[in-house]
Amino acid sequence: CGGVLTGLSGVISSPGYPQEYSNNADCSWTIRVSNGSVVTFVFLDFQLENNEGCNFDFVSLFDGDTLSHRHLGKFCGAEKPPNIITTSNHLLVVFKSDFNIGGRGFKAYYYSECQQVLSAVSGDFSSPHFPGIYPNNINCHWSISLAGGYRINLYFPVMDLEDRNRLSDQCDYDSVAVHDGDSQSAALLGRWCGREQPPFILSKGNKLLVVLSTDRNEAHRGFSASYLGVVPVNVSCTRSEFTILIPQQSLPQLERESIYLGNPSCAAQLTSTSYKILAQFVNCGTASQKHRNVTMLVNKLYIDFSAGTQQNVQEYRVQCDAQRKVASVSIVSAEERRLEEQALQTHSHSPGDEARPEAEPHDLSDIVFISICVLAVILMVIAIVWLVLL
Ligand SMILES: [Ca+2]
Ligand SMILES: [Ca+2]
Repeated sequence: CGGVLTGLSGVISSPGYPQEYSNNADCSWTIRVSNGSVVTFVFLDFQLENNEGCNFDFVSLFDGDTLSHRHLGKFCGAEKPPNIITTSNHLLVVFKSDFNIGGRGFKAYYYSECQQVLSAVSGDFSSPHFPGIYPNNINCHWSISLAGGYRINLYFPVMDLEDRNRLSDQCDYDSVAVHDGDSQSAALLGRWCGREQPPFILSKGNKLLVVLSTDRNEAHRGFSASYLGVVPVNVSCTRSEFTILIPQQSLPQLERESIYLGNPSCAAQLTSTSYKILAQFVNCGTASQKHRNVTMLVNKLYIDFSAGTQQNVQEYRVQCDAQRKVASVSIVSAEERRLEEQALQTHSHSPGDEARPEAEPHDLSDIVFISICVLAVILMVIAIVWLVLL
């Protein structure tokens, strides 16, 4: 039993768990995560022989990789111990039992604050302690890994790191790097520092790796990031309708009603391999827009991933050049949607709002217009007075 664990996260348990552990067990696990990050250790289940002082059977934890490091606690009995967080990047877990009387044992997992695998279809993450100051000397990995066929759209709403090295003009001190795959040997899509705003990033495949590296001094707020999994959507069109196909294995958990074009009455049908929408332009609210004498037919495809109370609806812009019968599709990013919603909010005066809207400052153009009116009136009065006096 025991061993060295270096993964992003992991599970350990007493020998034979959930069967009774053996007598005279002596196990040690050393958990090591990347420099500068810490280990969080969480007990899921715990039942050991009980005695005061825990001298017979026990689990003992140390803030380092040897028994001489700071002791974090010694536990026995049936009460689940609290979560343990180290201050170093090592945790030593020791489990011992004596010659008789056992129990179910324990099961626990660990993770590192700054090494994360993200597999949800969309999500957010940020540098450690964000929006507080990030730690020095860290090397954090966020690995986004989605089902085959997906691509990943990544955006950084906030980026605030130590500036470039002025001599080399490189991000030598602190940086965020994005790789187009699951390791640092995959193509580098960019490396940013300071307050540089990275562009929207779209991966080639279904994996992206984000790496934050910081040096030994000067730290800032760090970054926040949002990503969206881009579903493989195939769109084609004729002069009168769209055909949309999505491989079924890309969306295994969805009802066909969760996928629709324009409005829920244009929901997908389920064929043997795909979700399919065959939508006449006239039936599904497709709008026509003119771009440089080319008529484009435009609509939005909705894919509703919402589960329970978690709202998550993706939007895709689908377009058709009906004359050439060429269609295209692109995801509407979280940032674009936020801007759209903002625009909607400023244009609509929602009467249902309970909070009374604060007095809005006048638009600058209003002030200019009123000033011109006032000036015109004054000039007119002067002119009239002058005419009268003459
Ligand atoms: Ca015992
Ligand atoms: Ca730094």
